[in-house]
This record gives sequence, C-alpha cells and structure tokens, in this order.
Amino acid sequence: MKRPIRVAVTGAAGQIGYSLLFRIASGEMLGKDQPVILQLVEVPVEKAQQALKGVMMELEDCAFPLLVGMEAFDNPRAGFKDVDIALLVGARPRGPGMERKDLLQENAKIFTEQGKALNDVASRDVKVLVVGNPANTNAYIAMKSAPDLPAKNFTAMLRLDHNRALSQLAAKANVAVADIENLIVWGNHSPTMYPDYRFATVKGESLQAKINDAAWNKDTFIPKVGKRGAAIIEARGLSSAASAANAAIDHIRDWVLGSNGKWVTMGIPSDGSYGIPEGIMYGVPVICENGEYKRVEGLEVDAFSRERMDFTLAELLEERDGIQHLLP
Ligand code: NAX
Repeated sequence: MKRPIRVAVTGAAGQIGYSLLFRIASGEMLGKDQPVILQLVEVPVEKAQQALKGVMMELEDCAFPLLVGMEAFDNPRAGFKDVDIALLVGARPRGPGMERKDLLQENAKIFTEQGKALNDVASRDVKVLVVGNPANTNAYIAMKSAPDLPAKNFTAMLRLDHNRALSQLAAKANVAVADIENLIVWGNHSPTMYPDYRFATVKGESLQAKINDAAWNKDTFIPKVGKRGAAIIEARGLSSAASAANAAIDHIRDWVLGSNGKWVTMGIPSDGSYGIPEGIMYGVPVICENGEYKRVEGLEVDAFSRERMDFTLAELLEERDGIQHLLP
C-alpha cells in the first residue's frame, strides 16, 4: 500500500466541505490507489463541531477503502500537523453592515494564524490551496506568515473561474469542453478577473478565430464569467459549492498528478513576469508535472489584455495594502 497522504480541510462542516470531502475520500483527488487521512478543522464553536461530527459519521458510512484515518480539530496548529495538502476553505463571510476593509482584516487574522501553524507543523512540502475568500489575498497572507516554507507551496483557487470560462466558450463555439486547450484566467478571483482565450485552441485550431466576436468577448463573456458567482447566488439562494469543490479537486489533482501538458489556471506568487510585481498571488496559466507547477512563459500581452491585467492587479495591490500592516 502507498503511504497515506494527510489532507487538512478547514471549514470542513461548511457547504463546500460537504461536496469536497466525499470526493477526496473516494480517490478522485489523489488517485484511486492513494490512501488518505483527513484532518478536519472547524471553528471551536459547539454547533460547528457538532455538524462536523455528523459529516464524519456520513464519511464513515461510505466505508471508503482509501480513507484510512480521520480526525476533527478545533484549531489549525493541531489540525495541520504533518499535513501534505492543506485546503483552506473556511473563511469569515461578509456579515450585514460589514465593510470590505473589515472583511479583509477579519480574514487576515485567520490566515495569519493558519500560515503560522503550517509554518510550524506541516510537511515541508505541503501543498496549500486557499479557497476561502478573498482567496488570493488570504493565500498571500498565509504565505507571508510561513517564512520557513517555500512561497511556491501557496496557491489560490482560480480553477472555478477557469472551468466557468471553458463551459461558456464551449457553448459559444459549439465545441466540446475537452477539446479546448490553452485558456487563461488572469488575476484575482473576483469580478475583476480576466478570462483570456486569445491563445486557446480547439483540436489545434484557434478558438478566437472560430468565435471571431470581439464585442461578445468584451460585453458578454468577460462580465459573465466574472459575475457567475453572483448569478449562482441569485438563482440558488446559496453560493457555489459543488462546482467550487470540483474546482478544488481539479486544482490539487493536476498539481499532484500532472495536467498532461494542458494549461490550467492557478493563483501563484508572481515572479515579476507579465508586468506583475513579484510576490503577488495572481492567476496565471501553468502546466503541472511531477508534483510541480510551471508558469507558461513568454505570451504576448496586447493593449486590451494589458488594461485588463492591470485592472485586476490594481485590486490585488489595494487588498494587499489593506492588510500589509497586520502581517508578521
Ligand atoms: P460556508 O459558510 O458554508 O462554510 C464555511 C465553513 O468554514 C463554516 O462551517 C465555518 O464554521 C468554517 N470556518 C470559518 N472560519 C474558520 C476558521 N478560521 N477555521 C476553520 N473553519 C472555519 O461557506 P462555503 O460555501 O463552504 O464557502 C467557503 C469559502 O469559499 C467562502 O469564503 C467562500 O466565499 C469561498 N468561495 C471561494 C470560491 C473560489 O473560487 N475561490 C468559490 C466558492 C466560494 O464562494
């Protein structure tokens, strides 16, 4: 039997957690021959811990052969011990009357604590995915709070945006999702993101040439992908959960097992390329191989794209400036 992989999930009793845990335990994230141990972290509140117990009872009742261990925790320092993968899903949602600034500050506290805990007790190779919003800035905070871990171990989730864009493009061009390659979503996981299909291909042919509709790109496609989260809330009365969990599975599966040469979008610490200052958690195209991601380099940035990429960057810089003074 392979060595079990330890996976921590925060916010494990929440809605994304409920869609995520069963798929991890069934082998969809790390492979059908890979045993896992789940380290589930929730807030130290009776109701949340109780709900988590219920989820764990259901996980037991699935009798997943690959689930070889599972434990509940009420703090990250215990919950992140020796973890190989950390899915940071739990975050402080925006409450009534709460300003954006307050939201950033509340989350800064959570992700500083979690970053420090990872720094002190997680595997040195831990792969961290931040899902909880504001995901990019929370990932930045966790990364900055973990100076002993490589910065490249920290990532933010833009895969849901990537998948949303793929589906919209497939429908518009009347092609199969699986045939679309080389799509990108630049920037922040927020409505400012820039889904970019200038390089996308379908069976080797240019998708842009096939669609050939600049007005649709600017006025329909980009805003639709950006506002998809709000449209789901409007329709469902709840935010995206199953699709978010699916994107988290896609993100980690590709990172660990490889993306088979395909471009996928990950929020990763920038290296100064593409005019993005170093160290910002910014969505870029990557290819994953042998457990590492590699940024796709040397793509041309035209004037329209520059404007979009700078727009989403400006928001990230503003978020960073709002929490910089709280960092260790
Ligand atoms: P829920 O409110 O259903 O669940 C969140 C859970 O996290 C709760 O059970 C809560 O007790 C727990 N929690 C809060 N703070 C915690 C902490 N410090 N440690 C451990 N657990 C903690 O939210 P859900 O729908 O599951 O969404 C979770 C997060 O994902 C939210 O921040 C949401 O905004 C974000 N999303 C991010 C997406 C992305 O693409 N990056 C898309 C989906 C989603 O909106």
